[in-house]
Amino acid sequence: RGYLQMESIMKIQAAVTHAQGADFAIEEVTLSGPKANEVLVRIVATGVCHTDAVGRDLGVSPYPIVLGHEGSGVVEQVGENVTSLAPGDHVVMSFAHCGQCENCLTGHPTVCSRFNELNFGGRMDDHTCRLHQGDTDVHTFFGQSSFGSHVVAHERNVVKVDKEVDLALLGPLGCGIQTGAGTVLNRLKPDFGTSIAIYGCGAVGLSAIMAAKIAGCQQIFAVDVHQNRLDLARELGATHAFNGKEVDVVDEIRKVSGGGVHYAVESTGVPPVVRQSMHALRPLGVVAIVGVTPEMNIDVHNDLMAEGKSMIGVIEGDSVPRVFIPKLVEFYKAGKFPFDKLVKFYSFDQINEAFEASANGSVVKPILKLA
Ligand code: CXF
Repeated sequence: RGYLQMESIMKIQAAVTHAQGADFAIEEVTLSGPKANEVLVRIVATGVCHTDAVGRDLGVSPYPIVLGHEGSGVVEQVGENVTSLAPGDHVVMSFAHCGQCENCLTGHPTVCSRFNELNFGGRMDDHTCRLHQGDTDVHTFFGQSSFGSHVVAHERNVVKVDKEVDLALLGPLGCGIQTGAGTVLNRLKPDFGTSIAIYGCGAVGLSAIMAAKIAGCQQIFAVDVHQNRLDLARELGATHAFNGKEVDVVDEIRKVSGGGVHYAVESTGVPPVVRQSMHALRPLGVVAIVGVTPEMNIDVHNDLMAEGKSMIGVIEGDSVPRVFIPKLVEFYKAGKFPFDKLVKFYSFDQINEAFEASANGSVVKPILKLA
């Protein structure tokens, strides 16, 4: 608008990842205040997702970095031009997207043309860093960096939520839970009375199971190798649960479903399981791939073409977060989407322990409480 704005800088506490594979260190970091179309959010809690461990260990984003991409909190300040949010709003943060490319404009921001840059590139969409330690840039993750007491995020990826619901619970709706639920409800859209198989009963798979129940799937097959997760899957709506270490999953599913399922969600990323997910489909069946999977061979003719099957990739449940997350909150309030059963709370200083619990499978969805 042609005038200079004084930039406010605040000191915050954040869990910094200084180098590839390093433990999280909670330290003081400076955070620059919100620019136009951005908001300052005080973080109340943040989910721990496998992608944060990837960010820590695999060098996909530049270091040093503050990871975290399932933040929930309260808006404290809004930048110029922000009209959709106000101080005091309860919010959940989701993935960053440009809002301007064809996919964003047609309601598919999960495949934004700048998705990788904005979520993994370490900078905001104006290419600057908001976090610093002295003269050193500290990089941003998913346009939020929720492993800290405060964040600055673009209003586009900040979703206002109902104040009646415990805000500390809601962060994972911004990623893992919307990924599983959205894959079923936004992308597969199963017909009432159909069958679906869910491979992998972590946060994504279990959310897909709850969504399949909401959609009216008649048979919901849960597949995992841990009995505790299969038990939880049954509790959340799976009609059958198979332990891949104990039975031939493809045989069992084909037998019970009368020739294979209509749909599948593959969240393990394990090539032999991906193959099973195709083999246990009935002709014309569709499998959605949501697990990061290494290169593998598939028999395109026999496994796909000959039986009219499809394999589709889905990111973040093909969700428009500002539309989809409030719907999930409503279903939670109505007792139809009990994702709180996946959660265990930790204090912020237990961050390394929470990651360990996620990695060894003992906790489905750790949430760190900051306030
Ligand atoms: C990710 C999953 C891997 C691809 C990019 C989006 N979602 C959240 O962790």
